[in-house]
Amino acid sequence: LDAESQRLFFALWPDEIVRDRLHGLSARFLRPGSGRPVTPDNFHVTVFFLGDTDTAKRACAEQVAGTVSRQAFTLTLDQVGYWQRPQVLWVGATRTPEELLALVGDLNVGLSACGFSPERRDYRAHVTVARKVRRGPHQLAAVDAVSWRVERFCLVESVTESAGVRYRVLRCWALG
Ligand code: 2AM
Repeated sequence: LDAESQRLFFALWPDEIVRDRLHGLSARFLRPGSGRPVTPDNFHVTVFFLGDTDTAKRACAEQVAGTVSRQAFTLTLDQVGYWQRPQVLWVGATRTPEELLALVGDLNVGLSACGFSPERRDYRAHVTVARKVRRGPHQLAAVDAVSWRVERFCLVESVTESAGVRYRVLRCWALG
């Protein structure tokens, strides 16, 4: 890992209103002593995980992001779920907007050419709200929908500090 390397990902970054609403509804699903809640300041939806990225690959990724031409969309977050293997509790969308799938598709194609590896699994838009949850709900739970108007996507750095991980938005690109 060279000194220039950063841990990066592309994400949808919520405004304060969306963040507060997600915090409010996720709080009802967090049982004391079960897992580590994600601080609301870190709430996001990952679009593409880049991982450890050197300066040249970051430049390539930013260049790709600049060529994306997709429409803004509304992401309706309306369910809470749990994944056993990564041990995360999340808030997600029953329906993934076509525009979001198109954005992910464009990034998959462009970033592959930069040397990044796209996720092989189907894309699942979600906000992780707690980690290290050993036991979670087996069934999806419907929740009051949080309607999020998404008008940009951002390049974010994952910074490890003594207090834990913090995500820092580096740069965003507008959706039309
Ligand atoms: P998660 O929230 O479901 O854990 C920063 O780590 C973000 O990138 C997180 O939102 C995480 O998803 C996502 N991510 C996707 N693939 C990852 C990977 N292989 N390692 C770490 N994080 C990954």
